[in-house]
Amino acid sequence: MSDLFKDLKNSSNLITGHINPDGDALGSALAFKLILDSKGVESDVSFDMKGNVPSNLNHLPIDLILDSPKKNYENVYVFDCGNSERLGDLEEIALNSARVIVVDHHINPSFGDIQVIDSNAASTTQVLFREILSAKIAIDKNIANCLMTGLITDTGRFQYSNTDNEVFEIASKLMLSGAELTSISDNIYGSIPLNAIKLQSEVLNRIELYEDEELVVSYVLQEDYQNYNIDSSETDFLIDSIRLVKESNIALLLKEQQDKSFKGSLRSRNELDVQQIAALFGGGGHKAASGFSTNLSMEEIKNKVKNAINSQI
Ligand SMILES: [Mn+2]
Repeated sequence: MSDLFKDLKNSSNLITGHINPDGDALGSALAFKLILDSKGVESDVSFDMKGNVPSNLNHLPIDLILDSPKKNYENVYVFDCGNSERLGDLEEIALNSARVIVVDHHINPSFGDIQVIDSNAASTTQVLFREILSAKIAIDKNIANCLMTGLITDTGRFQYSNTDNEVFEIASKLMLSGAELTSISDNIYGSIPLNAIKLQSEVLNRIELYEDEELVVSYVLQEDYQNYNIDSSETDFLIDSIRLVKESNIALLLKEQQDKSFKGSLRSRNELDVQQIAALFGGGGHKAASGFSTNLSMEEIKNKVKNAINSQI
């Protein structure tokens, strides 16, 4: 165990995580913030958020997040981010700080003066929970809800292959601390705006299956957000619908960005390693779930992914 909680300084602390934070980045960062608050240690929380926090994560204490952080911090705590570039606008603040502490579960984080990492952990909230346990810090319902959110989202509701007995042990302890599993799950997975459901039917209609590669691909264009009057932040769930296709082992969802580049989300069902495929585009993540950004065309992206799959199988 590390000294994450032994060496807290009441100097200036920033808590952050990857750009467009997901349930794990927000859950771990906000849990840490709540713990520092309970210890009377001052800190700011901020992320580079290109859009809004998705409404399916608004059960988290997102009002604690500052829109604009200060220019300088002595300590920067980074959650769920293996690469400083993925901090977006906050990268400079982190790199100019005296000390960067990275708490993460990505493979080989490339930065951080102190690293609290386990690439085998299912979520960053799991890594953080071990620290909380070893430091004997009491957690209340709000902290438990933050930690549970990261655990639920990064394990796909306790279904992905990263779900092991420790995940359930932690979930069990979080329930004892008051975590509201049902209402959190309902907000994350059971509360999709009607317009986003309608967009989903279009995205499902667009699915192409490449039988040789056991790959399914679909896409979302910028014009879809206008046509369906929906914020792009409300469409993170679409990849989970595409990966349901029985005939596929790998799912790829391409989302056109405002600058016409594409963001790709990859999911794999079996032993195939989509992290390696994402890395071909300069992206990363985990074996079963990864992402990337690219200026290539949709056709070029599909061909590159198909070639990568063919070389793995
Ligand atoms: Mn994560």
